[in-house]
Amino acid sequence: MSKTKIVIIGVGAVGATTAYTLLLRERVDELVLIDANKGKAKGDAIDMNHGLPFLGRTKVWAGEYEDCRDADIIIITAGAAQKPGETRIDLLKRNVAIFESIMTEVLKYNHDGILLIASNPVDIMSYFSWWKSKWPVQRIIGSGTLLDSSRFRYLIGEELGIDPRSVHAHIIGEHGDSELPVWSLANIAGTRIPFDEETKERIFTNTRDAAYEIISAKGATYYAIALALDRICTAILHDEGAVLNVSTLLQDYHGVSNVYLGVPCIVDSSGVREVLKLELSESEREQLHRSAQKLKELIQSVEV
Ligand code: 6V0
Repeated sequence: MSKTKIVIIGVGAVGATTAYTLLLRERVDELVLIDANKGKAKGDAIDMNHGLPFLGRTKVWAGEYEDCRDADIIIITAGAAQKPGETRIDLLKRNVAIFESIMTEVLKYNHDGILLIASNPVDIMSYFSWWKSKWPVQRIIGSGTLLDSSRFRYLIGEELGIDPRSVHAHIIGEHGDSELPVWSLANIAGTRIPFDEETKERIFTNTRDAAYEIISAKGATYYAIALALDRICTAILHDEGAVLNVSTLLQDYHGVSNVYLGVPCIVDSSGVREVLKLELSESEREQLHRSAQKLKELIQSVEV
């Protein structure tokens, strides 16, 4: 059997936690860490290797872009932090420049892997990566609203005292302020979720603003996103056909086209095998259009 390999580019809070999650779950044979800060990648690799006697078979090392050559999945979690006084658009432009250099290197060595993007704004970065790579769209996946949907399911489950794994509910659209909850289809074993409007509003607001709350409490969010990325990798590596709310290029999705957004997708070894069209209510459709419009304006602002 051929070896499985994942490369993580950007070994900060999210990248390192994702690496550790993949290691604990023994997802792959080989795990490569790449960061502009080579000392950080090297230190993390040594630290993780010292835990291998307690684990299994994964080989971990701090690598170079050549290591992308035979990678099954390349996860990009590199990013610049916002400088004081910097606008979101300026930050976006800096992140696009970082991605430009990363993608140039990756594309020299890998032609048939799957790119999994987590850096923010994730829908724009995924769109840029697809545009830059010219790879089939199914092989460039953004983490999208998988984390947001997980937060949403957790909060609904907490409110009802029900295991979040038994809650079926979706956040779609932008991973960010214009995302929307699909209350019209949210259910538990096919039964409607019995919330009044006030409870719905509170749960959605807490979902949407969760990252702000965590960042103001401890500076960054990384555990849940690491588990979400592990989930996507597992669906790919095990050819699962799992339905996950990842970001992909939409074409005539309720009239939305040419923009990456988070929606339920069937994920298997080919990447995004199929996009599932939810039966949205009229107001959900309008919100999705607003989310798409916002992202299109952002894409234009960086002249992609
Ligand atoms: P961090 O801890 O600052 O790590 C970023 C890492 O990227 C650092 O180690 C940098 O050295 C590295 N880096 C910067 N430029 C390059 C480059 N050119 N090549 C290689 N490495 C580089 O940030 P953190 O890990 O907290 O967040 C990373 C990104 O993930 C940010 O864009 C976050 O906004 C985003 N997140 C996305 C989430 C999602 O749901 N998609 C969730 C949480 C964070």
